Amino acid sequence: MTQTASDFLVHRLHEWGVRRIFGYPGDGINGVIGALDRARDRIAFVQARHEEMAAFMACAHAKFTGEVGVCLATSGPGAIHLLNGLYDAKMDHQPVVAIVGQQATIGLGADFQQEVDLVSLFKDVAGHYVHQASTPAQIRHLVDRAMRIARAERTVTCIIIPNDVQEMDAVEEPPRKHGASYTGVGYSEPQVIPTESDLRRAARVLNEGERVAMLVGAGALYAGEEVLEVAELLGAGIAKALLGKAVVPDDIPRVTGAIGLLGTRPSWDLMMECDTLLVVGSSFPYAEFLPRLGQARGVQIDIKARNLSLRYPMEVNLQGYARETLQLLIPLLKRKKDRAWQERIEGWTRDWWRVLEARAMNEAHPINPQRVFWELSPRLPDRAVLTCDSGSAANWYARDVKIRSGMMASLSGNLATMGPAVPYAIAAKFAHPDRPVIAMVGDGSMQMNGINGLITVEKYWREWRDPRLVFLVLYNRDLNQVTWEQRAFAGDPKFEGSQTLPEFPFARYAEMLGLEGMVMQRPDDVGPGWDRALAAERPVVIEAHTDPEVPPIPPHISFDQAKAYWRAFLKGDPARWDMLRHSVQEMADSYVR
Ligand SMILES: Cc1ncc(C[n+]2csc(CCOP(=O)(O)OP(=O)(O)O)c2C)c(N)n1
Ligand SMILES: [Mg+2]
Repeated sequence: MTQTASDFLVHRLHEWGVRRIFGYPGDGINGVIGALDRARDRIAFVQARHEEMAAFMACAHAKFTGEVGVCLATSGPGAIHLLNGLYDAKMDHQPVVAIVGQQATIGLGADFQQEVDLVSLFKDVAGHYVHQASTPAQIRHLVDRAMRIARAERTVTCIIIPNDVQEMDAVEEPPRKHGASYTGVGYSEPQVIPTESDLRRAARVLNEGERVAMLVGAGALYAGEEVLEVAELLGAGIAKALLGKAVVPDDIPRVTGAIGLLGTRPSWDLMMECDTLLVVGSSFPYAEFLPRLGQARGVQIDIKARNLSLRYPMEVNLQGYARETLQLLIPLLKRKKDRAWQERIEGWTRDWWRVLEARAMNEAHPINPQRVFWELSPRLPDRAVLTCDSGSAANWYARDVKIRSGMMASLSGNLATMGPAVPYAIAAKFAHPDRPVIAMVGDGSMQMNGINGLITVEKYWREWRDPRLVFLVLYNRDLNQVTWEQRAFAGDPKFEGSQTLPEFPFARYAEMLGLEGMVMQRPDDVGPGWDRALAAERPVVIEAHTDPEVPPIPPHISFDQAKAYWRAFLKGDPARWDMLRHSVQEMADSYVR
């Protein structure tokens, strides 16, 4: 049988190592869908419920494997649906290739049904490489270039194929004539390291510092051991950006945990009191959480030059991979004899964990959300993969969940979109079917797309060797994170019309799908509930009835924010008495130390 251009596309993707494609069909992409059916023993097609979910899954596949994630959608509406997930990948620097269909070439330019100018549509999100095929001879170089550029530039690329081109005979080798290109398969990562003189300059700054703070992000994910070794030599504390949660475990006394609005008090103290800052693989955006200008000398390591000296002017900027660069730096560092700074950091951190425990155990109506996360930590199975959504869950995930070595964790860091936790968890299960996966999601995000993702879970979970997959839903009937932002930043009371969510029986819905549903209604349900969910024989949805009036207080509250908060209070926030009670209690807990 003659191969079509689509068969060749699929074959070429397979040669690049692609083994799974997340997508949704439509007549604009049927040629490729047919080819995927013919190649089903070589590449698996995962059917999402919505193209955005397919793009989130491709992004998560990249995050949890380091490979290129591939998603597929039809022309027009399908292509448009991909966008949010693709931006998530682009902004978190993940390699993702989007393959999208287009109307037949004969109709293009005729305002045909579902004809959208896809090159323009994807020009921003896939700006590094987006091209539309007009003849089968292009397929070879379109695939080779989209894959290589996505991987090398850690970004999103896009191939658009009109449906008539998809069905034409394959041209595996372009004709030998002027204008043709003959591309090849394969990419291997180079070793990128700074020059020796820059490494020496960096070591001098770090050796001269007396109070060194480290900030690590996603770029340091494969350099955990080196980060710890540097911190040990320098007596430094380690704060983590959200995407860097899994870089180092939280049970190490010098790890101060998350930084930023969702961060911890010891990370704040570390940054405010250091005299030297070493940033590794992070472009953490909130500069007000970094040292004040002039306070600290800085060294930064990043693979992308565009991230260097981005939020803080560094004395030494090192372009290179975190692991290799730190390995070269380590022999140049002198072990600090004076450990007073390290002891201060460890003291702050020890006190902070006590504050968090006290906050988690505060009474709330009916359940304090912090307690749900606090009680998860000691129960986390080895090698667990954690995903989290945007919402109040991200606060408790960042602060209360004690990650250990060997685990993975991610969320939408830079786009901070709602909706990724469920599709990320599904992609994690496909990539690592032997690992337990836990997704932490708000009820708003579940209503937005998560409940649809559960249908996908029901479709596929029997394929996964280890059935443990838990969706924790914070059922607070509120778009809580934003409700608090309205109070703290805008000084507005909660607007019930925009913030309150309709009821939805998440646990019963899970049961209806054939999954396990569980309701946590009282504080005493939390511990036993986790035990049961983590031992279940099928995926579990936990509907945790949590109190929306527990404030996700930033590690320091500025005077302006406090003023705005009390203005909301005085303007008659419908929940003001609960807010007052919890705030007083939380502040009291801060003085436990
Ligand atoms: C797609 C998208 N829409 C809106 C927002 C703004 N936003 C951020 S968090 C949030 C509330 C999330 O509510 P929910 O999922 O119920 O979590 P909660 O904060 O209540 O725990 C909203 C609306 C966003 N980040 N992404
Ligand atoms: Mg909510």
